[in-house]
Amino acid sequence: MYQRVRSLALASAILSASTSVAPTARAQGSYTPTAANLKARTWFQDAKFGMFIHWGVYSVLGDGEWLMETRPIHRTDYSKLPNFFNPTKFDPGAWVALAKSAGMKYITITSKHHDGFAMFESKLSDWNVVARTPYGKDVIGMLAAECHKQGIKLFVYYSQLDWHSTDYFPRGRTGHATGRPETGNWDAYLNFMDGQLRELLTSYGEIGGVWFDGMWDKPSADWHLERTYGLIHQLQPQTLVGSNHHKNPFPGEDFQMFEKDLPGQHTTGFNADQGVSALPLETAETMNDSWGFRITDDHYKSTADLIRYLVRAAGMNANFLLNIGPMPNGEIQPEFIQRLTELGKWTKKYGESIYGTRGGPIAAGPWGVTTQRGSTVYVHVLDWNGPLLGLPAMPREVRSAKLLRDGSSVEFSTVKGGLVLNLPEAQRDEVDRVIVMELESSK
Ligand code: FHN
Repeated sequence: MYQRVRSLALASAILSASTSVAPTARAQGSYTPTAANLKARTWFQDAKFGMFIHWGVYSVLGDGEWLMETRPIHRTDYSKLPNFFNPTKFDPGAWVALAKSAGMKYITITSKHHDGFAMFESKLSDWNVVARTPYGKDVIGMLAAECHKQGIKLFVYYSQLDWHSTDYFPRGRTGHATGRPETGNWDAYLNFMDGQLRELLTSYGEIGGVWFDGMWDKPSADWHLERTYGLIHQLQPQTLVGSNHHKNPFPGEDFQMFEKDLPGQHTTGFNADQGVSALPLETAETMNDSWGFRITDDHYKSTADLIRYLVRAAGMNANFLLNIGPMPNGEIQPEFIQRLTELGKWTKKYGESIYGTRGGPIAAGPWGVTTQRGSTVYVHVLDWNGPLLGLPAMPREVRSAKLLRDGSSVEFSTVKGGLVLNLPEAQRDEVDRVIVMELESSK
């Protein structure tokens, strides 16, 4: 029941935003991405697979990242929580190595979630991991150093919504029960937010991207996006800006994200107000049902489900950002490690059909998807029982078809309007029968 209440609170706060008027948030109307930014966008689209990390002092209570709102917890009570955050087993090197071993090419970690608690040493507020916890170390700084050392990009999630700041006023749809006075200073809050973003973009080396969240709390507010996005691009032009506002991208944003849905699909209600733009795309999903650590959440997706999600995302020209919610002691729970290890076995064997590809020439279907690199098309047969699979015509003549797993030839015949594949038998536990088709060169 509690899980349901929480989910309803979360969903209602967001969904009600999606029925509001378009935000007045002005963005960078005249934004022209630099060459470095465009190069970063291409890198991002090639990367395909990232690790999302939701980690904060809320993990101490083991009940997700929304409990300040859903319990609710008064901000003075909540301020006791950092005293119990002492992740002595936090091993950033192991976390980065785990992400890499799964085939993930970037990590997006919560630098500040809705509770306003900074997981980095901010000079603008002592409401941060260095000043207020017995651990006393700059978690973002530690992870950034390991990412740079191990050659994986670091993106920072930053919540514009803040349940702790007394300047975050007028309130939006949430944060009414955390004991703040009915006063505040919106401009001061936005300046504070820009100040912390400046800290993040000047203290930790190259930042691959900023993953904003929480605009849905005040969809009609003036978020001064043009100023904030301009600051980010002025400090690090290659940093990719994205925002989980569940609307079509604003100027100044460099990629579009979808939450718990593939681009263009609307199974969760989160993305009802957004189409699919021409920007690089990313979809984010949890491994169980929770973003932040929830001790009772054992509703894990299977590794096969997660592989299918990665493949379907790639087939729809999108990246897959797969989430973990580490425990308060700094460990990652074994169920997540197991799935990431198994995902790594799959990406090592079939990664060429994902990395560096773009969505394929054949529309996705219940049977599967296609991905493409140059004149090579990968047909991902995800859910098909019969021996014969009929597909619409490829854009050019098919010269050959081989099974990726062992290089064996796959029979196919060209028929009016398409082609028919004579599928090899699926192996036990084979999630994705990948058929590599070489097309006539387009030159
Ligand atoms: O409210 C947040 C939630 O806690 C989590 O961070 C997700 C991740 O996509 N974003 C918001 C819900 O849309």
